[in-house]
Amino acid sequence: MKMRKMMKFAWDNYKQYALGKNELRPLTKNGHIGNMFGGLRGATVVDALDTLYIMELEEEFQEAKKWVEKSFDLNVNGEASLFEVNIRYIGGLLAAYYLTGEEVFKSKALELGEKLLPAFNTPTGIPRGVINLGSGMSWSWGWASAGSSILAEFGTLHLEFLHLSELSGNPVFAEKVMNIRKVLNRVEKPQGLYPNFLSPVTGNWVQHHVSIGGLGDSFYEYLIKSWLMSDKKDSEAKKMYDDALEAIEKHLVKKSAGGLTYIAEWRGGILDHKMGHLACFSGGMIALGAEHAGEGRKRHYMDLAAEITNTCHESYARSDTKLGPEAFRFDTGTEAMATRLSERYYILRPEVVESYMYMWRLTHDPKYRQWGWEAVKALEKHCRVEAGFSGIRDVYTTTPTHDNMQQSFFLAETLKYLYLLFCEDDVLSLDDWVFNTEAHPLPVNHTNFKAKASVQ
Ligand code: DMJ
Repeated sequence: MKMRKMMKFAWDNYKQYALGKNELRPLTKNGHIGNMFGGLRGATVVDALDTLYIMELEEEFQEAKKWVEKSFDLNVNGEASLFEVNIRYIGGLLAAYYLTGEEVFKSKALELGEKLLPAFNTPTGIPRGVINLGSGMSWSWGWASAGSSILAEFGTLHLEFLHLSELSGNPVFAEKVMNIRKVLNRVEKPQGLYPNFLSPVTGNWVQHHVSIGGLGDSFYEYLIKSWLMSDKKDSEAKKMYDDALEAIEKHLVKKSAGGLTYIAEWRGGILDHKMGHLACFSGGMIALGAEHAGEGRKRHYMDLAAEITNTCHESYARSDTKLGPEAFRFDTGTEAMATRLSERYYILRPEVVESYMYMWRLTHDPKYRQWGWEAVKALEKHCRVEAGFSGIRDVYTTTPTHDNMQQSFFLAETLKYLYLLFCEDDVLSLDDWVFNTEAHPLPVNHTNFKAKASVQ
């Protein structure tokens, strides 16, 4: 299959030029370390493990596993994003463990999980965004207003932390995330909405900016997925999801003059008619939740999911490269296109094809496979370079310049979702697996989580 070849190409080039660094720089043919992982290395290795395994790239999976066994050093001392380490490293290791049953992945996940715990030592138990993995010191991002923590960061730990408790027998991980939920349940929500910035000291909102895209996104995703991963027993998460989605629909969902449905951002009651590429995961999420919506609501939410996915597809279709911009707007006569130079780039993000995959699995409408194939062709044409895949700086020109980055999420998510879009439904069935926000599959707790759950 085409996506398998793309994965092999992306992996082989990473291995040749950047193994042990975090990501490949495909134009300069070297590695990138970045500043999100606190001295941890091999982000692409850990992010790629399960995709290699699922695609049956056996030799490449063994290369990746060997690196984890021999070279993945957790005794590092640097500033890491709690969120990024959790979704990429913990999520990647857990998925690799559940798929293969190999102990090394489990022990690394648990060891790394322990290192994240000091971030929760705050007056409310809401973790801070940055942690030094050596000293355990933690603090808030300099750019986050008034020392606040970010909703999409502290709200995107639940799935992985429940598995860490399950596998270690140590309840501390589950306690930490259940406490986050308690704080969120207690705090008053303006119009039922969850703002993006919360103080870890007072437990109050710091700013009233609401977004289903960046800064908010995966918090909502983890509510519905917590319920699904609990085998539909965690009714508190389901209720929080249902209530949040109702408020989002009431206040943020709009239809453009040209008939495109989109989700705007909300700044203290004022709407910004902009949708980020990141927000495009919501088509898939709403479809996933629609399956279990109350009486008469299933159709409604499936329609909403299809409309949003269509809008995101339009953001691709209206560009010259057939890849979508980082953000697109619905104002001053514009529909589903970027209006600012700074928003025209595409960095190999997965969210649009992620929604195609869910929509395909839940409707079997062939247009989602067609749209996925359009994306494959565009990636091959505009993002493939001699030594890997690269993001592009402007989706509105057919001779785009490349950004020289092969993001690890391209291997973890974009290629995996595209591959699954063309697989049978029983490959990582949505009945048995939930995907974390980095597309790492975690098993549904039908009885108890078992390692080496079958991929079928
Ligand atoms: C990924 O790391 C995850 O999907 C995250 O939820 C959002 N950003 C990137 C991909 O765009």
